[in-house]
Amino acid sequence: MEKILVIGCSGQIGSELTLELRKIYGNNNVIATDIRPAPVDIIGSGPFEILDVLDASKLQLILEHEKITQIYHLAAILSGNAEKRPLASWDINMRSLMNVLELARELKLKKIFWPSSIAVFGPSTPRMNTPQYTIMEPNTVYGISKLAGERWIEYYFNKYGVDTRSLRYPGLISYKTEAGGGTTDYAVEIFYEAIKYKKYQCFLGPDSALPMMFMPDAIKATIDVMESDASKLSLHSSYNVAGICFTPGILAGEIKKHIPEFEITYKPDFRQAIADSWPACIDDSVARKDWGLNYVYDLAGMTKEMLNEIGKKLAQ
Ligand code: NAD
Ligand code: AKB
Repeated sequence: MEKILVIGCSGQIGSELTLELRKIYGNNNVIATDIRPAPVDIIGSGPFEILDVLDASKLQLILEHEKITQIYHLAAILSGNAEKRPLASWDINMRSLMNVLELARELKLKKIFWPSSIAVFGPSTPRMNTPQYTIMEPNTVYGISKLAGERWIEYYFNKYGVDTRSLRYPGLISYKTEAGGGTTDYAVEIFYEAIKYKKYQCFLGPDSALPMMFMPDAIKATIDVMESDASKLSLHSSYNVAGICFTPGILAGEIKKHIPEFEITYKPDFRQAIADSWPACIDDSVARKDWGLNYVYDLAGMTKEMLNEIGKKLAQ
């Protein structure tokens, strides 16, 4: 029987992934943890504990006491916030991963999921259709920590046999929980502002193309790669996941189809340089071939569902 630990359950991904994992493995078999309180539906549906993942002793206690077999380690400081506190963010992003990997090795856990990001690429990477294997010279603290993390998870797989699995998520778009301080957050904020005020001032310029993905597709991809037969995985660093590629201008145009009065203006800030250093769209053919990555949502489908769901939420 699988017993799963989610670290970072209160964040944008964790708040949805935890509930999905509980549907599959049973409520009591998915232990949710975060350094801050969790949403009510997580606390109400199964076990939740406050955990600072930098506290390796407490992490070990939970792993042993709960007889955990798999970890989804989601806690991290994202790109925008990490640039404001580089050393503290490096410490959180790296030390948390090393705590998880070391305990996975010692306790012989079955599988570890740790997300990487399109932030592993940098200004010298080809921006269009970025290949799985290419030049990687990230110039943000977050991107450097993700690239180092990819190297470490592969090292633990090769050297110690820890079954590490990972996706290079694009920017994730969701309506349940706010985005956590990244460069792609505009693509979530825009929906709230469009519904509330019919206008949005974007912190990226109109033509900043970035890969993005709607949360249901991201959750499915995460569970699919974790449930894949190990023999199918040709790599244990991290898989490119492309999602949908668009610019703020294109997204604004899609929103205008539903809210014709909507107006977008642009005031790029420090996150513009980060966006400029990331791919516009990436090639995920290796993930498609190895374990059958696929998506349901395109830009139109995602936009419609975001407006509907956020509209309902704001009306309550
Ligand atoms: P988030 O910021 O929304 O959530 C992270 C959670 O980790 C938060 O609830 C936070 O309280 C928790 N946390 C922070 N420090 C902690 C600590 N010391 N101990 C325990 N918990 C701690 O982030 P997210 O968007 O849910 O991202 C989850 C993971 O996915 C991260 O590794 C992130 O880098 C990666 N990722 C996210 C995106 C995206 O667009 N959301 C894209 C690429 C990669
Ligand atoms: C961020 O913008 O930092 C994240 C990511 C793409 O990793 N959304």
